[in-house]
Amino acid sequence: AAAQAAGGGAAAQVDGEWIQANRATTEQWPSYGLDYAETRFSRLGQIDAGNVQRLGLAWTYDLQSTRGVEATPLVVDGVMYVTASWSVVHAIDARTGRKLWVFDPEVDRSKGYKGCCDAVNRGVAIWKGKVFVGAFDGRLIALDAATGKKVWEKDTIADHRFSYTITGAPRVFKGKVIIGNGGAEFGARGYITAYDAETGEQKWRWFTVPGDPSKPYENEAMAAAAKTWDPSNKYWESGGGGTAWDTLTFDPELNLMYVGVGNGSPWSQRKRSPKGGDNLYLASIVALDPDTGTYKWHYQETPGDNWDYTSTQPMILADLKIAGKPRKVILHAPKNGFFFVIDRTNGQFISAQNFVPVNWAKGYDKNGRPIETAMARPKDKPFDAIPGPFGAHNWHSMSFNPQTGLVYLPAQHIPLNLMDNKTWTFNGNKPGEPMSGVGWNTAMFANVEPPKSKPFGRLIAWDPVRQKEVWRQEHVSPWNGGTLTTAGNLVFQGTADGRFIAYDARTGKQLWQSPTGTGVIAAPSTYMVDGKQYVSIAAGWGGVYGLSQRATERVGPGTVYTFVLDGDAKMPEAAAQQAQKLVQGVKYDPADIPAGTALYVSNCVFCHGVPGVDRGGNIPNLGYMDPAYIEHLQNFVFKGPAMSRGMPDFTGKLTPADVDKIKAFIQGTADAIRPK
Ligand code: PQQ
Repeated sequence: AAAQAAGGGAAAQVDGEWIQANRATTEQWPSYGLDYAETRFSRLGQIDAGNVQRLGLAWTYDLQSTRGVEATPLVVDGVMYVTASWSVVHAIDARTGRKLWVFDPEVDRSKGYKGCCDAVNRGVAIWKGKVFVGAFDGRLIALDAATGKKVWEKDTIADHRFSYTITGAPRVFKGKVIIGNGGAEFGARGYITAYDAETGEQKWRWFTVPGDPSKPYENEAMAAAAKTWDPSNKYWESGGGGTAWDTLTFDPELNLMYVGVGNGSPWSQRKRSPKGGDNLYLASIVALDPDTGTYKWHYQETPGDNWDYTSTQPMILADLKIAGKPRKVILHAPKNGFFFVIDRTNGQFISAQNFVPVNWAKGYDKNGRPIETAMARPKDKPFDAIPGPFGAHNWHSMSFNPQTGLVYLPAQHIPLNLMDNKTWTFNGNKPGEPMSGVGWNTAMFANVEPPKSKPFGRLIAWDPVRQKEVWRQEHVSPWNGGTLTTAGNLVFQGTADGRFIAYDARTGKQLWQSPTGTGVIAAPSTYMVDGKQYVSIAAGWGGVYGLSQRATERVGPGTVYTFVLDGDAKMPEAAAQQAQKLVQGVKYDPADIPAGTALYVSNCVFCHGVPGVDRGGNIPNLGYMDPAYIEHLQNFVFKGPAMSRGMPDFTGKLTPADVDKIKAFIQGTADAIRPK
């Protein structure tokens, strides 16, 4: 109770000045990316490259979460605020790992399909005694930091006909809570909204793409953007896309906030805007006035997006000397595989260099336009896009250490080839269209032939001034965690294969590691309590890749691991993963396999993966189930028990005969791949 009172008390002091003042010491971790610039650079040096071998477990905390955990733990005066899947908020005593309070917004679990990418949440914001969380179902909720009791709640969804969600962490700039939404894979029009932190009153909303041109444009920025869209396919009916589902940064001196805007809805530009065009402000960084939400400038990283190349990846604001001149820049590594340095005063392009192999563009010209390759927009062929739609870098935070001058970037490739679906119509829900049965609208087929590119995951140390890799560490798989860098010359990162690792920030040498029971995707934080430096990581495998894939044989519930020098707490036990024994003996009619394949693609594949081929992630692969489950598949598909864990109810969407066809596909695939 004492810690609770103290925590509530200290959180009461958190405001803009406090967040800025904390930059000098970084003893607290009060905001998603540590500070407004989101550097994730901690000045703490008690743990350093010389003593990190002594790092040991201080405590663990069970988040009681079986889906992806993506939150960075915030810590103010010894109280940790962290979220688990389904937007559940936990307040924890950072000295002991004891629970202070839990707030469950009680998101309807059977609506998990309304998000593309797992029922995840990237964390909370703190401001003047309140904790803010965006619930998966689109509610923005203010809690009393001391008690976890709800103070206000707002529905952020502009139009409930579309599948809007929230997965990102809110930010608070100048007393306004700012939040964007997810939904562009389904057909949605992106926007961000600012609410008064005290009252929840809506202050402004800024759409990222134009709406129906027969209605007045909301502002000049929308009128200007509309000129870059072809209206012949009525792009507004499927929203146009541009959801701002993750990154937001703020420069108090310039009084500008920056928004990373997402991909087009649908992905295929031929369907979205048949005559082409840049389709502003998709895949752009946009600067807004935080007081009014007025557009100031933009820089578009992927004009005419056609590959799900979001620019929602975490930004960092840094002050660098470039060509002898001090520059205020934004560092950005969006999905499209190029590392950007942009002038944050005016949006001017400074440089871009690919940080992984790419095949959609050769590079950028001096005006900051990509030089696309001839193969990037094929009409009739599948395109093995490198990077693929999972991105060369996704939402996994990068960090910037001003002492080494390096950015620590979780980079990857996940192969997926794309092909235009010529017969796509909005909400057409045709068998064979990826996930269209649950509302997806990409207008692209995926993997009609197996991609030839190979997956990888790596940690890259990138010099943003020279635009050059300085060192790298190869991981066993893509989809590794975000990074933290410290004045102790360290970089921390969790990995898909269930480890938490410290590297020498200058050389990349691995100095220390600890198992984490399950794969890690979130980013760590570090902070001081009672004179001791702690490092915490919220482990919990999932996110979009982690639904159907994994890189570990062990699995545990979402867990916060907290480390301290000479810590000696006991590791929790992890359970064995789903066994990889192919399902056998389910009766089916082989003639049903083609139709079953198409139904599986449009309803099941993104979560369950390809039976017996993918390994299963935080959702089981159906190719390895006990045959009894597949025999009785209809019991799961129609109002089944997994609804309480996020499975949709397919009543009215699929028929019992459809389910028989899906069973034929599952057992047929297992039989086809079983070694003879
Ligand atoms: N979310 C993840 C994740 O949490 O693992 C990965 C992705 C999202 C993507 O790769 C996306 O493209 C994506 N797109 C949207 C969108 O278009 O609105 C939303 C989200 C999200 O909210 O999580 C993701």
